[in-house]
Amino acid sequence: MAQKTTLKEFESIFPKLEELLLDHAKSYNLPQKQLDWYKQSLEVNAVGGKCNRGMSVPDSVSVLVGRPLTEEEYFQAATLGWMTELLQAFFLVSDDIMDSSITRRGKPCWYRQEGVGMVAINDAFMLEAAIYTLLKKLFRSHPRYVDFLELFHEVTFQTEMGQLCDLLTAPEDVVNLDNFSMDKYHFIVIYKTAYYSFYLPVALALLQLDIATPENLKQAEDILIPLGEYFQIQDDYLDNFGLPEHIGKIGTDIMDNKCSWLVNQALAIVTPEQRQILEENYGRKDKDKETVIKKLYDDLNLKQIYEDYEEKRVGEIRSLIDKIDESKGLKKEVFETFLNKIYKRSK
Ligand code: GPP
Ligand code: MG
Ligand code: MG
Ligand code: MG
Repeated sequence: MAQKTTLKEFESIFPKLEELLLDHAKSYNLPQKQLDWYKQSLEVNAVGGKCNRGMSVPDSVSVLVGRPLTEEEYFQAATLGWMTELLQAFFLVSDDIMDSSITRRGKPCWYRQEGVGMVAINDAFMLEAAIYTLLKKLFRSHPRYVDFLELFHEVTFQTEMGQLCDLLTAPEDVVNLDNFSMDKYHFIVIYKTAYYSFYLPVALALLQLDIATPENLKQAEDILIPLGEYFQIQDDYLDNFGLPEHIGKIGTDIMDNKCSWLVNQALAIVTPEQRQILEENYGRKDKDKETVIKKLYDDLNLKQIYEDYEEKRVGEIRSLIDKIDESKGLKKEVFETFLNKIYKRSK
């Protein structure tokens, strides 16, 4: 029987990894002040989230071997999980600057914290570099070392392509609703979210066990990408309908002119008068205009449309999971666990 990791257990691995990262910086005689800064950036940005992505590495490894992990196996899997969290930290620190966000995990975004500002850009780079420091220190002799490296590089590039599309589809103060479409939406979210959040942890688990093959990686991708798309649709829904005290952040999609799932749904059903309201109020850095859009979303019943969509989409994902051929080394439970963690989430 597989065993699920707890946040406490997963977090207990972090200090050891932090020590390795600080040792690495010390080996270059990085001065104390900068060492303290790096430590602070690691602790604020990599720790303190839900760690769903990170914890899904040990969870998936345990399901794949069908038993609780040994201490050594758990350490490896949790380390790969923490690398996923470091990648996420690198993305979030940068994304919050690009999206002009205010809060993250219930606190001011890192770039808005006392004395940080644009140093946050360099901190983001250092969070990314930490992945490769740990990989080298701990996986240099793993038979799939090169695959780990290539996977992190590829998934990073995929996410950056998604972010590029997200940003270029949302120019500041140039609102053109004709720019949005569900096709563009699909591309943006698959690349900016699904690969790093869903495909990466499972691919890492398969590599750790050295059972990854082109076939089972493709099989995993075929389910994890739709699952990741569903996850980002939830994120877009929560950006407007979620409670900041639940989601730990204040929504910015309307003011940021984002090609969000909600605006695409709205565009599909608006009357010409309502479209006019969208034209005049969407994507402006103006709280009152944002309120007008929020009211329009309520009038259009987008909450109900989302809830119906969620049921339909989850049904489709469940049937994809049902069809998995377990003879290739994968197990349905890997995906069921993922789906159960996010179904009807409110944070
Ligand atoms: C989530 O988008 C996507 C990311 C955090 C990937 C960022 C990628 C980079 C290459 C920096 P989002 O802006 O909707 O997330 P949130 O709502 O959490 O700000
Ligand atoms: Mg953002
Ligand atoms: Mg963003
Ligand atoms: Mg969002």
